[in-house]
Amino acid sequence: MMAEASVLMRRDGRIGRIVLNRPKALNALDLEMIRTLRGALEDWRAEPGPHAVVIEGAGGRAFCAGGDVRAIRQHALAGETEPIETFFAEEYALNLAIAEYPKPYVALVDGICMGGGIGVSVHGRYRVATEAAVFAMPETAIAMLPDVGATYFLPRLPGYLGMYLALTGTRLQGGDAVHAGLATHYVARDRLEALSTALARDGVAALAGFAEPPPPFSLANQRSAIDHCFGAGSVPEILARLQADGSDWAKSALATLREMSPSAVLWSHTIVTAGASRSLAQCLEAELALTRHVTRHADFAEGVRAMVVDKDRQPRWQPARIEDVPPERVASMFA
Ligand code: QUE
Repeated sequence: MMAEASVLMRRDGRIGRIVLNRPKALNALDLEMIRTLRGALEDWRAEPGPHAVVIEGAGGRAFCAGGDVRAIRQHALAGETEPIETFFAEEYALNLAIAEYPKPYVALVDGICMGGGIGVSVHGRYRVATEAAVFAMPETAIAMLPDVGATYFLPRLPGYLGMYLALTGTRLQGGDAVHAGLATHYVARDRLEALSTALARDGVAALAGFAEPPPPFSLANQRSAIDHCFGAGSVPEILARLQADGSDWAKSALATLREMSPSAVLWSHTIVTAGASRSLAQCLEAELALTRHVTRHADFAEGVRAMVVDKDRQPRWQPARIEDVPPERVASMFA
């Protein structure tokens, strides 16, 4: 029996349709999927038929949970740098191709959309989120970095919301993702299939007939504290401001930051800050350069082990505390 394709694509009325089809892995992207996606976009770019591309996830639980970090970890442990370089270079090239795609690109996000999933949605022109959508950049939990162009789009979210999301990995529900600017339209889950059908029939004009106002932003009351604390300019100062704030929100953010890889919090802060004054292409290039260092750091293999492989959620970070990470060690990763 032939294995079912991990990416399904077909012409459907006025659109080209792509389905991420690895539901057991929550549609996480492997290299083959990245290459198939890139090929579909290239095929439909010049074809006069498809007026837009619509991408969704199979299985009902996830749009796309991320990238194939298990495989990256295996290569890292084996000291194999070339396949790691190839994976990230092709993933980031796909992210840029989506951002520059000449036709409307519509992501229907229902369920988990994290890391690499954000990379194949947020750069497109339209991102539809349902009430079941969950957006996050959780990489500090596995000692990676906010990549897939996150160092471009996070500093461009309102205030310092993007820095907060990058360092803590906070999850945003669909409505909140619209308020933050990660999503463009809020559509009820039970209307998503009808929207998908209407997109094939009417093109992206169908979006207007399905979008609803999102519920109020759940972080509205925290916005000024987020900007004050996460705009502090350095990680030690962020920690000091959260400590001084003392609210339940600040205590929770502080506790979350203390669980993440201390080194990853520091390098993520540095690269997200720098992204504010870079183009998307420059951001992706800087992210690729940093992946070379990060995937060699002991915390990366340990983080993926604890969160994805063994799932004990008890990583042993080295160093274990932000205060014990030598600043020059982080600085050398950007040299
Ligand atoms: C933090 C992350 C990721 C994660 C878990 C975290 C991540 C990622 C995956 C993931 C999910 C499902 C899979 C898979 C990987 O989990 O980036 O292979 O099937 O890709 O706590 O950053």
